Amino acid sequence: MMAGQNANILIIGCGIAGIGAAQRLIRHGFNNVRVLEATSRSGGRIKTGSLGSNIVEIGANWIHGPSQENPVFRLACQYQLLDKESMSEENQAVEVGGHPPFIPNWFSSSGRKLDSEMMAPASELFMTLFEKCQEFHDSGEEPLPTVGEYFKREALKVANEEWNEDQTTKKLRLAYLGTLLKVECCVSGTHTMDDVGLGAFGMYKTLPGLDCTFPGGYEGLIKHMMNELPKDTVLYNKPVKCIHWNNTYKQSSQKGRTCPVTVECISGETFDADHVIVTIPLGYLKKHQHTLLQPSMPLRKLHSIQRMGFGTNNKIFLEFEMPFWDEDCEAIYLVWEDESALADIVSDVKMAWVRKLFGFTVLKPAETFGHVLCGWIAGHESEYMETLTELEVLNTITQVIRRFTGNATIAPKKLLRSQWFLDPYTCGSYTYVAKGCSDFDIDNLAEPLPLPGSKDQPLQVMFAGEATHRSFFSTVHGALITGWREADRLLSHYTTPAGLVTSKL
Ligand code: 6YU
Repeated sequence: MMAGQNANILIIGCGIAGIGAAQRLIRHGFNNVRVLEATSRSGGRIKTGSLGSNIVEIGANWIHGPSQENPVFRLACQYQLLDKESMSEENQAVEVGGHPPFIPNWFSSSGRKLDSEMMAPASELFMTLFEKCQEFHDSGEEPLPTVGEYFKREALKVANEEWNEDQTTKKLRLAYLGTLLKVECCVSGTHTMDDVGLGAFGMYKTLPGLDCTFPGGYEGLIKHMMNELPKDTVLYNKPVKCIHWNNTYKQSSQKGRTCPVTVECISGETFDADHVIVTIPLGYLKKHQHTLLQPSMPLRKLHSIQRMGFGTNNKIFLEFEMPFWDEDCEAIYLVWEDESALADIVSDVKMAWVRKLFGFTVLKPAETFGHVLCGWIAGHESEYMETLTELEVLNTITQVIRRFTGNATIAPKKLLRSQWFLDPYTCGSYTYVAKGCSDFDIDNLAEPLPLPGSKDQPLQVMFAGEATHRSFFSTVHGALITGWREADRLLSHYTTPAGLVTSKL
């Protein structure tokens, strides 16, 4: 019998990190593992919905870097959830550095379709500067504090030195660079690139492989993983209010022995545990940092929770009778001709929130989806959009599309949008490395309690979830790896060298 087999383990949160941790622990013989989930569903930020007869991803969209090193890709292959092309050797070998090469269409605010030759130098400059931004982490330099400031300084230098032959073209390219900054706000999950730390930006690492989607929906992955857990492992509708650790909960007792941790739900119900793995999103931790743990978290963990960034990125799906974009088009960029100052924020959020929408990606293939676009909007403008009714959002976006295409009859048939900021158990979309952050902040977030050196029972409260992965934060694979990491931490805690248990995953 394995030591610790009967240890009482509670996992908080049934997203991919929580499910991954539970699956690993149970496979290795722990028989007292339960997951407490606040909502009535599994998957967390992996959430597949529908727009008419189409499936759409409300949360995570792609496997970023689908190749052998990516555990989400390996699981998806194992469960046969991907199409042949996504699994091909060629697809796995493609290096895109986090920016898949979409075939674009550009529309401008004066109702013109812009020409790709005119826009190409701006796209190239954008890629060059972002690759440079990623290098500062390893080189240890930080010429300016944020990605936004560095990008604007360098982009304006190039524009002023090299794009002077025609002022109209220069203005349009600068306006398009502003659009690309808004794209980057969505990718990074931040309000503005002026909030993203330049030195820390390169902490995020990409894996080889051309990003791919799940033809049957991302939630298929969750369903397959959940099928491998014993029935009743997850207790739904159990929002946790407070984790009392270090024997501070007075009534704590279970069959004559005392567990060091008691988890108290909002309902008042309590659960005793030897170990708790917290997989709650950073957005929730920021909001409830002073009450979630009793005794409170150590200062260095609190400070890192405050320093790390957690922003909002939302999607707005629109279905059309007929496409207004080219047949091969994969992304549509909206270029506001009056915005040439490289601004990625909107000054009057209530009046002009829609200017933060960078454009759309096209759902493919058209034979499956019909004519569906996915609009992307980040930041406070996105959070404001969440407070509007669907009809208000639909009306505003319809006006924008009519203006940019010069076609006053275009009318989307249906709309569906995400509301990640208003979700009380997520409070935003995902983690970014804010100005002033470093690798140590993520290490602090991930550090179990009590801290090393304490004489108290070890590994009472452990931390997983995307925000706790040094180089894959903000992703599904990052989240899964952290769930496995904390399960492995418990495994090695209980496994004597003689009874070493090896991973089956
Ligand atoms: C990816 C992608 N993707 C789009 C959008 C979003 C996200 N991500 P969970 O939140 O899943 O689970 C926690 C659970 O805890 C949850 O069920 C809660 O209900 C529960 N809970 C909370 N409080 C509780 C309480 N008090 N009591 C009990 N339970 C409680 N990732 O790989 N590909 O395309 C996208 C995207 C709109 C919102 C994404 C993507 C992020 C992932 O979805 C996310 O990381 C994981 O699902 C998190 O799993 P988890 O288990 O940790 O938490 C250079 C540089 C820049 C760096 N960025 C690079 C870009 C990469 C990001 N890509 C994003 C893009 C999209 C489109």
